[in-house]
Parts: sequence; C-alpha cells; structure tokens
Amino acid sequence: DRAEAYACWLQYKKIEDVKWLDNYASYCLNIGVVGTSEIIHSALDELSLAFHSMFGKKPTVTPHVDSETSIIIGTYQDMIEEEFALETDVFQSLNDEGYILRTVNHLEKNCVLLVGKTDKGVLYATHHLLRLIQARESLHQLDIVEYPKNQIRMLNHWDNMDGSVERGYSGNSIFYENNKFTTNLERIKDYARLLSAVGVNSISINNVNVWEKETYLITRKLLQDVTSIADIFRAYGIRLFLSINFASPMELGDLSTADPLDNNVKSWWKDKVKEIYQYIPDFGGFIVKADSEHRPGPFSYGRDHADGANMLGEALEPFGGVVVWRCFVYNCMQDWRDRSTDRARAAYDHFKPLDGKFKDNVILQVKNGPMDFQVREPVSPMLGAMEKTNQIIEFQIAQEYLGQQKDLAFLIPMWKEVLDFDTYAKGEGSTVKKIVDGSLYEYTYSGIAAVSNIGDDINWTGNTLAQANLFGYGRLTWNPNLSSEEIAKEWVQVTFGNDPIVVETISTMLLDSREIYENYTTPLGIGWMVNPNHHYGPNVDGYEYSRWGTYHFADRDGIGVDRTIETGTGYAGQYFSPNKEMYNSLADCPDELLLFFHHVPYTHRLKSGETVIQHYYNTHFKGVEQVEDLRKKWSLLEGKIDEYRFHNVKERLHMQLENAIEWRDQVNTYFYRKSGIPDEKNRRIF
Ligand code: GCW
Repeated sequence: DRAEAYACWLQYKKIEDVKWLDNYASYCLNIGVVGTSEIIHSALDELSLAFHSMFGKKPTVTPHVDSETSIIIGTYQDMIEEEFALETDVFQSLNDEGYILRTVNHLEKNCVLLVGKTDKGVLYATHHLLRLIQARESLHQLDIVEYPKNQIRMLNHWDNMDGSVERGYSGNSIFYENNKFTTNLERIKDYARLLSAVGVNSISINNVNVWEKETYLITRKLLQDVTSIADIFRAYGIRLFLSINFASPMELGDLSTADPLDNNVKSWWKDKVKEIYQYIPDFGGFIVKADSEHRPGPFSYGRDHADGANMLGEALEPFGGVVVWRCFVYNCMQDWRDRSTDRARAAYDHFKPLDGKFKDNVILQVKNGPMDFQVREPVSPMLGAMEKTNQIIEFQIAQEYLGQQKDLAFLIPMWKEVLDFDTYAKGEGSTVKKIVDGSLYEYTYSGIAAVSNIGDDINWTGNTLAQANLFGYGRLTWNPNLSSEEIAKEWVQVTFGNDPIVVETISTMLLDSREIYENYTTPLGIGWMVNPNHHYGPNVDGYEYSRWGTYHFADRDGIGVDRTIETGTGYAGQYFSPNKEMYNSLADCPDELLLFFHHVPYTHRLKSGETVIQHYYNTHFKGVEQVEDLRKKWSLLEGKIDEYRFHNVKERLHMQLENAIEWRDQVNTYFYRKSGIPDEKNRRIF
C-alpha cells in the first residue's frame, strides 16, 4: 500500500484489461536502441521497469533495429547516421530537449518511434509514452511533436544540512541528516526519476538561507558528496546548483571582506568556482539570497546588487555557469508606525534602476507576487520591468501560506493566472509567460523556478494530494498553455488510475481547492493574518504591530492598504498602463485584489453588490461548508483507491476542517467586534 504513496505518478500498475494489453504489448516488448548515452540508459531503465510492471514481462533491448523491434529509440543525430528517414525541418524547429513520438511502419511492422533532438528529448519522450499508456491512450496513431516552452525549469530546495527543511511540511530532507549527506541515494535517484518525468531540468539542493554548515558545501570537505548527487541528477537530465553564502570569502577563506569590488574577493571566487568545476563539469551555478532578511550581501560595502551578482557572474562565465540572484529584498526591520514604507514596492525600487547593469549570465529571480506567496497577490511589477536583464519567476510549491500541505490547495490555477497576466510591458499581449519563456525581450536565460514541497515522508509531500502540485509544476513549466483541468486529470490518471468516478471526484476537489482556501482565510487580496513564525492558522493581528511590513490596517471603520498614487504608497504606479490605472482606481480595481490596493470602509460595495464586511462573513461561512463538502466527496472514494492514500487524505481533510473553522470564527469575530456591523444573515459569530 505504501508503495503507491511512494511511487507518485510512476505507478506502472499491472494492466488487466485484455484490450489494452493487446494494444500495448504489440509495441512494448522489443526495444531497439540506436546510439547510447547515460541519459538514454536512464530512459531504458525506466521503460524496462515500467513495462515489466505493467505487462508482467521484461522487454528485450537490442542495440540495433531489426524485424522484431517494436519501439525504436534514439537521438536525431544517431538515427540520421543509421539512415532513418526523419524530417530535418521538424527537428530544426525543436529546441534541444524536444522530441517526436510517432507510430510508424518499419520493416513491415508497426513501431513506436521515440526520437529526441538530444538524449534528453529521448528521456522526455519515454515519459510521455508512459503517461499515455497509464492514461489508456491508444498507441496506434501517435504523431506527437513536443518541446519545452521554458528553458530553465528549476526546483529550489530549502533544505539544511541538519536535515530540517525551511517551510517543509513533509518530513525531513531527503539529502541531509545530522549535518551530513544521507546515505539513501536510492531515494534521491527516485526523486530524479519523478522530476525528469515532468521535465524539471535544474535543481538547487540547499536552502537559500545558507547557514554555517551549508557554507562549506563548496569546499573540498563536501564537494565529493555534492558530486555524487550531481551524478545522480545528471543521468536524468538535471543540472545541479548550490545556494551560496555571499560572505564565503570571509567565512571559508581568510579574507577580512566580501566586498565584490575587492580584487582578493574576486580572485577568491574565481579560484573557488574553478575548483567546483573540477568536481562537477556541468555545474549549473549559484543561487544567491543577498541583503535579504539579514543575509550578507553587497550593501555592507556600499555596493549594489549588480556589483555583487556580476562579480560572481565573472567567476562562473568561463565554465558556462550562471548566477541566479534573488530579488526578495525588502526592509524586514520596518517600524509598523511608518506608513510611508511599503514592502510591496521594495524589489522594483531596488532593482529597476539597475536594468542594463547586469552581466549576461546573471538571472534575476522574482517571486510571482510583490509580497510573499500569499493566496492572492497581484503579479510582481518586476516582471516585464527590466528589458535588459534576464528574469526567472519564482513560485512556491511548498504551501507555506496555503495550508502547509494539511489543507488542500491545488496551485496550478493560481500559477496560470500569473503566467497569463498581461503586463503590457511591450503593449498588449506582453504576458508573464512570454517574459519568462524569454521571447518578449529575448533574454539569454529565463524560465521558472519553484520551492519544492517534498521531504522524506513516505508519500514525499505530506498530503498525498499535494503531489499534484509538484507534478503540475513540472507540466505547466514545460507547457504553460496546458489547462489546469488537463493537468489535474492527467495527474489523477497516472497517480490513481482511470476509474471515471475517481478521476472526476479528485479533479473537481483539486480545481476548487484554492478558492476554498481563500474563502476561509483572507479574501480580497489582503493576505497574512496568520500565526507568526510558523504561519499556520489564523491570527488576525499576528503581524500587525511587527517589523515585517505585512499590515492590513483594519480599524473600526475599514481595512486595506492604500497603495494608490495620489494618497497611498504609490505602488500602483509601478505597473505599466493600463494596469496602473486599473489598480489605482477604486472603481476599476478587481474585487479579488481590492484590499491589496485600497483602504476602504467595511460598508464599501464590491462589484458583486455585497459590502466588504458581508463578503468576509459570507466567504468564511461558505469556506467551511466547502471543506465539509470536500470531505464528503473524498469519503465516496473509500474502497476505490488503496487504503493508505485514502486515509492519508482523509486525515488531512479533517485537519483542514478544524483549521477552516478556526479561521472562520476568528476572522468573523474579529471584524464583527471591530466594526460592530452584524451579519445580515444572523449566523453565529462569537
Ligand atoms: O517568506 C519568507 C519565508 C522564509 C524564506 C524567505 C525567502 C528561505 O518565510 O522562510 O526563507 O521567504 O524566500 O527567502
């Protein structure tokens, strides 16, 4: 039972239905491989494992194609050398990770052809084929051409060497324990398999907050271990990155400064990078959180972010490495009395003036919203604002502010809203997806990164349904044009099988879940109201009188943050027109972001016709009812899926209900007491 929880979307369940067995077995039992490589080996291993498990028989693998062959595998180049007829123009239109998957007649036999532009494409084609089989699609007439729309498809781990995971909700790190690397390399390999199956091609394996022990990851003491991890990921087409401590020259070397313009500091980093590449020739580069939440950075020396990033970029350049420099920079020591400072403005204010100053191998990593991964935020105005600077967007798969993998929150619809948002940076149609896929400004490097949500829990993600977010992240990053519905359905099929009731029930639960979470927590774009530090559960004033800059400004009359140009912090002015005018105007600002941009009386009427206060009461009562409904839906699946996963989710939904009730009652009570305005429907408020 637990095996299913662990296998995630690589279930490869035995196929019992004779009709499908016939369809698949005619293709799957004789693999002919043209050419070879380490990554092609991984693809073959996966096929052997999957076919054995699904058909009860190991396929034969031959290093050539003959009349028995039913699957032909290879790279475009190798196939051409073996004189296969392939259309050059199709392959020319693909990027390096693209592939074709096609049913062809070869030597008078129907075969499935898997051809990658490179070996990575072969691996991705393999997983595509396995998804098709698991979703019970016919193989008789395949004609698929695929390639990833984003170049960098990255996961960031916030794992510490003591085994803890910052904002981790599914156990400890799979990489470290007791300040050492774990010995369970099998698990890391399985993680690499899961990631390659959804097209992830880059990974950073330590927390962006680089503490003392992790600072040593770039030293001889630990580089051998890092190399072993890099080797595992490389075989699955995934490049390894490390988060670094900007003060390393002082902490590891004997320099008295980390000033990026100091020559000794520069040569320290050059030597360091050279050493790293001796271990890991395809090392991806550094992730840097600098001058953010008390981490060291160039500010201490009167330098700016471009100075800091370029110094590292120069060191990495000769080896093809990149610097991923995070833009999560704001004043985390704000005085709550100070109404002129606005955390939402910070990234743009810091970085926008530096556009054009960064080296070509520096990429700025920008969180999707200007604050911090709330249930609803506007899109960061940084996206599209820096024409001359490579950008990568950062999502958080870990549900720090979205129920911490106890509560259900399927994040794909939220990420899609972000990717589809029109920034108007270069006129209409300047969507975020065109910025991060590098096409709007023709960035050298761009893509999507996200904070992983996995740990060493048997099911990887705590709540089994949270696996859908990791799967969906990969799929959406590969192709932002997939719909949330398609991704949800695909995930349920590969994870739980094809029973239509199971597919329909779980898909609906997933697709409704983000709005449900929003309903019982913080609708209308205000965010926070969580318990300080751990961030789970309600605490309306938890951060109201703190240093973090995340205020709601509720008083007896109203709520919200005035971010308008005329009377507020001016944040709305960071957007391109017409977004600027839309957000700035009380009349035009969309309801769901109203309190992000405006401070309004509780009696303000939304576009829906409800007052703000009544909307709060209504959504909070409704949210709890919706969670009750989720529980009912789930209970219908008893016996239709394995017990272990059934009970795992059942328990989580129970916790979610308790959490939702607590949110409903605390929020409603707080605003009723503040405003004195009763619920129109006279429901119970305490
Ligand atoms: O919001 C904060 C999180 C921190 C995190 C930080 C960041 C890794 O609460 O835990 O630190 O964001 O993104 O750097």
